[in-house]
Amino acid sequence: MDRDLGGSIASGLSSVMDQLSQHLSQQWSELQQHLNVKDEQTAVLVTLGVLVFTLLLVYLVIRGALKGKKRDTVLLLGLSGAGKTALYYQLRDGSLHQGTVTSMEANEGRFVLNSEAKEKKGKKMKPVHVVDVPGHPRLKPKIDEFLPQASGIVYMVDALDFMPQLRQTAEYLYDVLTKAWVVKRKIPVLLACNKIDKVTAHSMDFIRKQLEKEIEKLRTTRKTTSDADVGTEISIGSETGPFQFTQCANKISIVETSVLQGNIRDIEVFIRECVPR
Ligand SMILES: Nc1nc2c(ncn2[C@@H]2O[C@H](COP(=O)(O)OP(=O)(O)OP(=O)(O)O)[C@@H](O)[C@H]2O)c(=O)[nH]1
Ligand SMILES: [Mg+2]
Repeated sequence: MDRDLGGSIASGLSSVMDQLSQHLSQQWSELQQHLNVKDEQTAVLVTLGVLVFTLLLVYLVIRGALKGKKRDTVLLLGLSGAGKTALYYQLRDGSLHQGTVTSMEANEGRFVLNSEAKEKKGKKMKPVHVVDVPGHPRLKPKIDEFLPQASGIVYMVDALDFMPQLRQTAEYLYDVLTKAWVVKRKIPVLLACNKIDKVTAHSMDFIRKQLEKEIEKLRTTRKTTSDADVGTEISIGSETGPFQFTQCANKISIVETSVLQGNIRDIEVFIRECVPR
């Protein structure tokens, strides 16, 4: 989509420049004839003025077109087994996706959220492009493919099996939060602590504190060990104190969900904040 836009802007720009040069040479002769300008310097100045004005106009039009480009994608990220695919189907159909199969391909679709389709029968709603990126390490590069279109990220955390996976969960989250695109574009991230239907699931406060502690450790180890990645990684947090999510440039919120029980209201609200109706 970006490449198409870039191509059409480039071809549009070159045709604008062609027309502009024709237009300027025409103006040049007209200036000499009609205004009978003898002073070449004045004529050059007037022509330059017209050129600068037109270039400014072209720049403003292109900038406006790029700014107006809507990003309607929400990415579902998180470790394998956190419940992304289950969430995807809940959002789309309101149905429970049965099975414990690890996804090996991204699920992607552009749809009106099921709950809204039911609520607002007859009203036209804006569809959301939802992409479920599997947690399998081989598929993580897919994130970079979809990130430029993203207006929000839902990071699913397995609140039930949280402690054994703490390090991995924090590492993946750290990779996401330090991506230059996420930091610079201030892409909002929702941490969804899923599976709270189980009594042994951890609370979101506990999960937040553990993740902050683990990310603090990563901040120090990554600085000394991964110089090669520095180009794409942007440091997060404050230099003066331990890491807290509130120190990030982008908004990071945290909620508790149970996809299994259809308790995903907070995720739907977040998605609608990222992609307004
Ligand atoms: N108890 C409980 N189980 C859930 C919940 N959400 C999902 N599950 C179960 O967790 C398992 C993994 O869910 P998936 O949606 O396949 O996980 P995933 O994040 O897509 O995993 P990958 O595709 O491997 O990245 C499935 O057996 C789901 O039924 C929930 O809210 N509560
Ligand atoms: Mg899956």
